[in-house]
Amino acid sequence: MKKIIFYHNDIDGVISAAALIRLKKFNLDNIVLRPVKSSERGMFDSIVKNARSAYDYIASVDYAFSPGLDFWCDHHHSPELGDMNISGDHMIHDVTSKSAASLLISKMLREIPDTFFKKKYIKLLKELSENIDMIDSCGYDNVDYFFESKAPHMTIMRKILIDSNDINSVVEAVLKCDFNLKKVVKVLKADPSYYLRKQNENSNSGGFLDRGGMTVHIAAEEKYTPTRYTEFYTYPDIFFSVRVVVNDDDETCTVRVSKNPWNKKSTESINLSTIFKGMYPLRSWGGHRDVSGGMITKNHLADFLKISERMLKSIMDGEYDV
Ligand SMILES: [Mn+2]
Repeated sequence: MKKIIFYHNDIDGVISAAALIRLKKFNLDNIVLRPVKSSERGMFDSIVKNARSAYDYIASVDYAFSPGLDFWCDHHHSPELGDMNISGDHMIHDVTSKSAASLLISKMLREIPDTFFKKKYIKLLKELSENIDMIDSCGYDNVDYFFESKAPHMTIMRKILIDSNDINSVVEAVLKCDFNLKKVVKVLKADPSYYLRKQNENSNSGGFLDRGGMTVHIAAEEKYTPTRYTEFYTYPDIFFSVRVVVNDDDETCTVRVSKNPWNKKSTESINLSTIFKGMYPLRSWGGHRDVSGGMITKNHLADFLKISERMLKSIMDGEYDV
């Protein structure tokens, strides 16, 4: 029987999937790699249940927990298990880790055989782990790095976003190149300039950027949504952004308010999830201190933008304690 690995469809998920395959010494021929989107979280239990009839081993990395899993590794808060710290053969969960990849790589580091190449390989894995931590926690020194760096990990991250249908080939290349991303770039013929250009073309939809007072509003259908952080690249002095995606039903919108990670000093004490919890006209709300999101009806969009801008301004002015 075959094995299936569900992995989050970003660079952390890709490296985590490759690390699991290497750790368990799985043969790629017997493995189905299945990238999963964040939006599939609500359906994950039934996806896993359905997989049971076709696979004798089911893993989920950098993604949700489900009772039917044979292996699970994640660093996100789990609605089922909370923030419990688990470190076992079948389960690894640590919400203090910046990425799932670094949890699995540290397991790899403990198991490296003592060979002539050991030192060099340890250095390579440690650097990779730091880079994935940096990307997954948005730890870029400045926003320019995100938009301008041609470093291998940034090129691979962009390739995953842009050629999203071709993501399994990245996992395979990572294994083939033994986790050396410089080699992965070569093997995949991933031209750094091409992906940089694509990313910047995608961001360059200035018409969607509407600068409020302290916020920038971005409203679009999903396929037209500018690249992550575009608002902070264009307006480095703003404190918050409000992203609005009109849903397929054309009646509701998903909204997400986030702090500018590079201009966060004066917003540090603000907890976005408590501010917006239950606020009109939100129908649902979730998230954490720095990024929070929810759902509204499309005809409430103008209201929502006005109210959230006013609310954030009062808090910044010290009129409310949060
Ligand atoms: Mn992750």
